[in-house]
Amino acid sequence: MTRRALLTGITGQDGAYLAQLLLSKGYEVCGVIRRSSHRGVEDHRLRWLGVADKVRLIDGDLADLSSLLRIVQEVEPQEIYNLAAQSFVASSWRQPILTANITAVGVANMLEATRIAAPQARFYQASSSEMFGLIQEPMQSEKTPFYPRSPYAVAKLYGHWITVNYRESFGLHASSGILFNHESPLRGVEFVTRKVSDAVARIKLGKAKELRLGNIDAKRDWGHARDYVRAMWMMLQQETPDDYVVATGRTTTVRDMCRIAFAHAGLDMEAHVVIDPAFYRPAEVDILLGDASKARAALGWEPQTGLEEMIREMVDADIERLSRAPES
Ligand code: NDP
Ligand code: GDR
Repeated sequence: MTRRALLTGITGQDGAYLAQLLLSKGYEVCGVIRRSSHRGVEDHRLRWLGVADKVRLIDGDLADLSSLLRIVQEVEPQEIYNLAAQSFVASSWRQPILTANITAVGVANMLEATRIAAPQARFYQASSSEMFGLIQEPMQSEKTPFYPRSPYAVAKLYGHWITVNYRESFGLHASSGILFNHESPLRGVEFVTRKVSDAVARIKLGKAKELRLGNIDAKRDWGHARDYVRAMWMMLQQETPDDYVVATGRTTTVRDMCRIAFAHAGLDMEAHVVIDPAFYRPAEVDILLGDASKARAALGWEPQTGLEEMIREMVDADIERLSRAPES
């Protein structure tokens, strides 16, 4: 029997890679898509991966429980991946209520739709290393206490605990992946790795001179989105639902990540990077470093792409894109 998966956030970075992975495993893939006045561009990531015409997209919104109920009833999925969110930390200070409505309450909406319309389905919640925030332990594992430092992280914490609560209250097969930063050529251009790879490509092609950044001393544990969506799928193949940290176990400053990108294009970072206080955050997460030993032992998960290789892939993809479509 063909397995059916329902993804929220299918038009985002992880949604696109997860759709590709599930299709390669023979799944029927359905995705929730928001109504937009400029139809035709929102599935660009699915098109980039060559899977746009292989998935079924259904109109809905995480803020609208009635649409989610209708979709879950119609699709009858065996697996549900809740990836949709207002996912940009910096925006969450400017839009805290929207962030709470989507990134927090949206999870409860999705869990309710699942509990009512597909209680046997396995459920994945996209939790985040941002929940650790103000760091309490040098390496963060499933046992590390949380201390969120942004409206985004506070909302994610609600999403995380409501998922645990639905598992414990209603017996849902609901798992939460506490994923550390993961990137790719499909990363939104507002996030720092892609902002850097895009700027490096523009500078290389003579279309820009400088790159304005905020706190380049911040440290992140960066992996590749392709590896991380595999961990999501692995979690839902377990008999028992659980929570897992997914990370590489290596932390790097924004400065050093940047240096890798400029060096790959044969450019001198110091000549182009300008520090701009506009990109500093009201409260910062200074360092993240994940301990994924549980995922390694229980799921057999291992990251396959290192930071250098990933950043090089992102810079090459941006150079290629900008050379092909000069105005984009
Ligand atoms: P993206 O920002 O690339 O994608 C977010 C997705 O959510 C998009 O498809 C977007 O749709 C959708 N969305 C936003 N608001 C709504 C809404 N109201 N109703 C329905 N859909 C909506 O995020 P990523 O792919 O990077 O991340 C996936 C998930 O994992 C997110 O929940 C994120 O917070 C979380 N996460 C990400 C990490 C990372 O490093 N990438 C690490 C840890 C957690 P549209 O295209 O219409 O905007
Ligand atoms: P993050 O990712 O906030 O960790 O959240 P982001 O790439 O935005 O920031 C990483 C670090 O870089 C510093 N930084 C800058 N960031 C951006 N975006 N732009 C800049 O110009 C800049 N200069 C310095 C930031 O201050 C920060 O310390 C991501 C998202 O995908 C979340 O959804 C996810 O939950 C977490 O990763 C894990």
